[in-house]
Amino acid sequence: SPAVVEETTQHEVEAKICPMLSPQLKGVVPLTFSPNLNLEDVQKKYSMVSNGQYQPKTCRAQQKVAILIPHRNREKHLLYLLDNLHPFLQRQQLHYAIYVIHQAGDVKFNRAKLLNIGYLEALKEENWDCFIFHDVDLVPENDFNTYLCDSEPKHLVVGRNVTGYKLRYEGYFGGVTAMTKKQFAKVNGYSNNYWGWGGEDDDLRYRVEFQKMTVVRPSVEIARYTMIFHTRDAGNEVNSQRMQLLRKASKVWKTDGLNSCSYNLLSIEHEPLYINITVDIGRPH
Ligand code: UD2
Ligand code: MN
Repeated sequence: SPAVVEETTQHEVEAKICPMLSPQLKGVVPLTFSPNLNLEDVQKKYSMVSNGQYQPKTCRAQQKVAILIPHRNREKHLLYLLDNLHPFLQRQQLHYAIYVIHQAGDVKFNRAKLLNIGYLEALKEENWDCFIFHDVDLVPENDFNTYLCDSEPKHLVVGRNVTGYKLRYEGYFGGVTAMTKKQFAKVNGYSNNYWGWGGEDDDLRYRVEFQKMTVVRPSVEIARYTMIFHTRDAGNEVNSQRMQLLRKASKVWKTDGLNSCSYNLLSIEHEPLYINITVDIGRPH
């Protein structure tokens, strides 16, 4: 009877884990940046995503992955990223959700604190295994660059179009990184004290090193990104204190991070293609 058939199928889906390398991968797929794109078009294209979340139909995903995107005033970049990232993640057969953590107001931007908030709030919804900390303007070029976590923290941006696809510097840990729930908790997340541009990514790498973890990277052929062109945003001026803060990192990491991250949650909206968390993060003191 049809009922029995359905039961069997459901059982198989639960039993079978997706392979580490999805059979749906295509390698390099041309990216699309169509200037007239709007959110409704993108929603229509990816109607299989709901409440910002998706899971493969035919197998159980290797990991449950939350993508966290810090954001303010980059709507067009967000649209381009959503348009390219959803099909990319689906080809990788991931169970994933995209969280956009939106900084309210016009106080100095604080990327790191927004990412801490994304981690804390996402875990209230679902027990995610893996977190991808993702700039809004970086679009992955090769789907063999899998958005899964490793036994060590993983840096996914080896090269970018704007820098000739070379690693910016030894130890560089910015742009897109993947850490398990446990790895990120172990380092007490990011520091909350980096306001404006720069330093917070190096601080996170220090924290990783303090815990005797090592950064791993996919190969340079695979870990390639296109960065959508932009100038420095108003409200994200270079943080002139970043070197001082970095020098204190070993002393403060234990008390500055996930365990000291205070904020005012303004709203959580489950849009079709992403979960929008709007937050008042206070101001530097
Ligand atoms: C580099 C790093 C980035 C971060 C930053 C220093 C790469 C590829 N990226 O980015 O990870 O370490 O330096 O802080 O090396 N944002 C907004 N609105 C703003 C300002 C920033 O949404 O007004 C978000 C957005 O997700 C953006 C990210 O913060 O992609 C980083 O800011 P950026 O793109 O201006 O800095 P960039 O490209 O130098
Ligand atoms: Mn950028």
